[in-house]
Amino acid sequence: MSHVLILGGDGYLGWPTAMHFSARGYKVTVVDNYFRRHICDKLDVGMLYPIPTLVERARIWHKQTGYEIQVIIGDLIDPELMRSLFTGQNLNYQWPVNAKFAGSPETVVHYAEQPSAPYSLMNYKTANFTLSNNLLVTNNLMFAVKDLSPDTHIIKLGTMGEYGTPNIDIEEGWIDIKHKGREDRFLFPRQAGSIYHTSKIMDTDLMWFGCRTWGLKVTDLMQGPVYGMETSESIIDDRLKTIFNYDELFGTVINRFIVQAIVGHPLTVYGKGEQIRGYINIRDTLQCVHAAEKNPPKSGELNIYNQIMETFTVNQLAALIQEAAHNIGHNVEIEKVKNPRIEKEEHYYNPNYQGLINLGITPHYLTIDSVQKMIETVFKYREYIDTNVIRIGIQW
Ligand code: USQ
Repeated sequence: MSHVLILGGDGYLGWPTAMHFSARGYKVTVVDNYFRRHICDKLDVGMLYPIPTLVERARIWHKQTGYEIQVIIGDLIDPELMRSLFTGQNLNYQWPVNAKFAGSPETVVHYAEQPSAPYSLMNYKTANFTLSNNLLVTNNLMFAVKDLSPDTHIIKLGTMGEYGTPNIDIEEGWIDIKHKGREDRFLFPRQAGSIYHTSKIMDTDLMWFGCRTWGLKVTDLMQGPVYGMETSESIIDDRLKTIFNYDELFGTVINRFIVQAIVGHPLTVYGKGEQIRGYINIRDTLQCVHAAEKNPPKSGELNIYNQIMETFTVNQLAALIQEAAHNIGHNVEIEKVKNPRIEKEEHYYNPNYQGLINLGITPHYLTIDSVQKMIETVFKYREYIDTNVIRIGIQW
């Protein structure tokens, strides 16, 4: 089976992705610098429940399934570490003691980025960190693949937020433009709403440069906000659950609303609540990344997919979660709070997201029933919930 290298393997998506591929017989190596854990500790925006270290999780996974996920702790801003991952030399594995395979990954899944829009706009230092971390890691990856492993397929997590909310339909990555009697195909116009989202635009530009110039093979997955916690692998052992944030910095809106419903905090709808985004269940993220892995682009091609399964306004999300919570005995209020973000609160939004469906994804939709299940799952950890982190006052 082929070797999948996961950069950012300790994160909300990284660890579930590692288990997903490992459970299907792939050789899996994960790398992480624990940025998310450290910054949550430093800023005191704790996660919903304690999470074992990456090494502990890999050990539990091995004990429960017999599969090995190789673990390296390190910072991918260091180009030499990035390059070692492709040569297989000078690597320091935290687990297992004797690594069975090294280097030459057929696929690399790149999640190793600072993922929060609010964090990126806390101040000039967090903006600098976001830009330098995200762009340098992506650039290190691009050069390592070009120099050492040009056949490796790079799957990079992008974001729907790169497109912003334009007043025309959003295509899957590309647009054909006729201008003064001539035609060409370009990346779909991008206009992000945060420094984080802007760093993702720059990532895409770097990768497209690498494809055009050196024939790299890249898939860019333009993902919307993800929700959920459980995957087919996490339910094997409670300690294998992914990290779950509900704070203002790292929590995405649906996960936040679920936690708010449980503790009786009014659902924090920002502004008019008519902001529309495309949403995706964490189980579908895994299906999509796997489908991308099975359908690599040709040399020189940048494949772009819009990775969402349905669209909602924030008001629709709040109403759905309120109704689901009410059905199982939680009284939930909805509060329109002053929008801490600069974003359009009423706008046109019509993205095309057929590409991944055409590759065979079976979507999990957000329904009253699925929200109730999430509430029941999160309810088990209610004593850990810290209501102070629901609103901490970041704005831009
Ligand atoms: N929102 C509220 N109330 C809240 C939190 C958010 O109304 O308590 C609103 C926001 O104003 C926004 C929408 O919900 O209009 C989505 O916000 P979010 O925090 O769930 O998502 P966002 O900041 O855009 O970022 C998240 C992930 C990021 C990913 C992105 C996909 O943190 O890594 O790239 O979703 S997308 O939104 O499509 O750009």
